[in-house]
Amino acid sequence: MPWREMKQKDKKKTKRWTGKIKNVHLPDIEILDEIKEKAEFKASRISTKANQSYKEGLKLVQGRIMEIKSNYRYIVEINGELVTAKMSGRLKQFLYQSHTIAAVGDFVAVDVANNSDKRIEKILPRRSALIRYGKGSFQKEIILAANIDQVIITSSWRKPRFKAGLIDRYLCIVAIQNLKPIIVINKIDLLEDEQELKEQTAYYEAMGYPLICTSVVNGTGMQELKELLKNKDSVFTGHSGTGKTSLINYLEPSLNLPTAEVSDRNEKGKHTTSQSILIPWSFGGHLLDTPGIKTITLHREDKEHIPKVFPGFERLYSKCKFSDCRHINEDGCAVLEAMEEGIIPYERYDSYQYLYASL
Ligand SMILES: Nc1nc2c(ncn2[C@@H]2O[C@H](COP(=O)(O)OP(=O)(O)OP(=O)(O)O)[C@@H](O)[C@H]2O)c(=O)[nH]1
Ligand SMILES: [Mg+2]
Ligand SMILES: [Zn+2]
Repeated sequence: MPWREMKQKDKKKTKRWTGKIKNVHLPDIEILDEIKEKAEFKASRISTKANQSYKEGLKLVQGRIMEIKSNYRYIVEINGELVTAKMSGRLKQFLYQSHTIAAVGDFVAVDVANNSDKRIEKILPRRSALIRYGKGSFQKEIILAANIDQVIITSSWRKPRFKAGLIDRYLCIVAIQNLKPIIVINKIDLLEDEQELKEQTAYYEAMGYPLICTSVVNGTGMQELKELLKNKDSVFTGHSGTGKTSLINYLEPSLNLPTAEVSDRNEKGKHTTSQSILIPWSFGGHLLDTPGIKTITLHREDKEHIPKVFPGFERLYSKCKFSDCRHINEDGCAVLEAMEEGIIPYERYDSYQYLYASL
């Protein structure tokens, strides 16, 4: 049998070689970046990989990346002080090849031996990351934030109009990335029809998601929101113009971050916030304001998770007859049954189908 011969030959080869491997630099495993794998593993693997330090005479202190400037320049918080640090040449190599190497929120080791030229020498493994994917066929991953606790999914009731489909998408992403979601419906002062709000929100509340209606105009829900933000690191994300920055300014007036009117004509925000900056709250924890996004894309590879993590489905899919049920037309599908019984509104199921088919 030829394959058996081959195997024998390979085995021998391996044996003969093992004794001789000495001072051999293994090739860089960067090639693995081309292989699709779960983003969270990838994120931790890359930061681990970039960790090996070869330099000596370093004076390393721990810090956290608060803001990314251009040209591999970072604002790093070290013991409560903000300093500018550059990426070390060695890490830059990785950066050149991978955009996932350093993100806002990353804990890093900074070499402060040369006070006028501080260098980031290590990126510590991440405990979490919020990642989104580019639109192209390669779906390049973009790390929005590292080492955060929760995602404030910020929508507005009007201007721009509330879209539950976007909330569904976000809830899936946040579940896949093992983060905690908080749904915020801002500009609730623009509410006219109480019943309509109930129809849009009852399902999420029934499924146990924290949901707060807020207004920076009349203060509705702001205290409640503050309680959830205390001593946590939170990312504010959502469409442009929903009021992410306004909420932050309300809770921390001294920040006075720039905000802008939403266009009356198309109800679109002006993409006022252009950078992601990690900022401490005076009441404990951090906030990360992010630029408004047009749509949030999931990774194609995440498709298989959607039937399990779609809002409300996580408690149903195990009751489906088939363990790989897609809840489309399968026999004994608990999701389809729940929809027929009116437990899952048709709009949510429709949104599920749309999302599932889009990947
Ligand atoms: N009526 C009303 N308007 C609000 C509220 N919150 C914010 N706005 C207005 O909405 C507009 C957009 O607010 P921003 O805070 O800039 O929105 P953003 O989400 O940060 O937008 P980007 O930075 O572009 O992503 C501003 O004109 C705010 O004054 C609210 O609770 N009620
Ligand atoms: Mg903003
Ligand atoms: Zn099913």
